[in-house]
Amino acid sequence: MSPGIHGEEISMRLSITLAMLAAAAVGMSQSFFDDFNRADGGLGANYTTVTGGMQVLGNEATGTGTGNGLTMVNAGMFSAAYSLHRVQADIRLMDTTATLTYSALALGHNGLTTVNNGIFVKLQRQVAGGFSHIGIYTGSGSNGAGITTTGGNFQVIAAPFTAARLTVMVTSPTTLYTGIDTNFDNTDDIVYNSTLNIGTLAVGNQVGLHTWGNLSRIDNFRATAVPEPATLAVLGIGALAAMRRRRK
Ligand SMILES: [Ca+2]
Ligand SMILES: [Ca+2]
Repeated sequence: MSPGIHGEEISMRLSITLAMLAAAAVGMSQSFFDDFNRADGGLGANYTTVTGGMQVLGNEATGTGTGNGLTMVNAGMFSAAYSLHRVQADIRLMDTTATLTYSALALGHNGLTTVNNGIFVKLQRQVAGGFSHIGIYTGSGSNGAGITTTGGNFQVIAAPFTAARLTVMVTSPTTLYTGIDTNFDNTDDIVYNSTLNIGTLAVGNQVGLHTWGNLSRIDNFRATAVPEPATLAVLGIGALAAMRRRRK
C-alpha cells in the first residue's frame, strides 16, 4: 500500500467518524424556531396557553389586550432537560408611553403559574421611554423566589432601549445566563448571571413566551437544547477512540 493511498484512507475514515459524531450530536439536540410570519390570530397548534392570551400580530407575537399571558411550546415540539435550555428572541417596543408592558422568554418551565415554578425573564417598560426594567422571575407573576441575581431579580436598566435580542440559557445546572444585545451584533451588551436554587425552584422541560399587554412584541423565537460541554467531550473522546480502533 503506497503512503498516498494510506493517507486518503485515513482521511476518509476521519470524515466518516466526524459524520458519525455530527449525527450523534444532532440526534441528542432539539430546536424550535418561529418567526410568526403568518396571518394575525392565535399562535397556532404548536402552542398551549397556560394563562391569559397571546396572538400573532403583524408577523410578531404579543399579548391580547392587557394582562398576563403565558404560552408554552408543546412538549412534542420541544422537551429537553432544563439544564440544556437556550432561548432567544428579538423584543421590540411599539411605543414609548408609560403604559406597563413586557415581553418575556420562559424556559426550564413546568407549565405551572405558582411561585417557584419555572423560569421567565422579561424586558419591561413601566415608565415613559424604552424598556426600563428587567425581571428574572418564576411562575407567571412577579416573583423571583428560587432564583438569586446579583442586584436583585427586578432591576432598573441604566440605559433604556426600544429593541434588543434577548438570550436566556442555563449554563450549569444551577446557573442562569441572561444576555441583552441592544445593537443586534450578536454580542450581549448587558449580562446577568443568576443562581438557580434547585431544591427551592420547581423546574420543568418546557419553553415558551410570556407577555403583558400588546405594546411589546416578540419575533424570531428560537429554543435550542445545547449539549453540556461534558457531553460533547465524551462524544469527542468516543470519536477518537473509534479512529484509533480502526487504525489498528
Ligand atoms: Ca416575524
Ligand atoms: Ca451588542
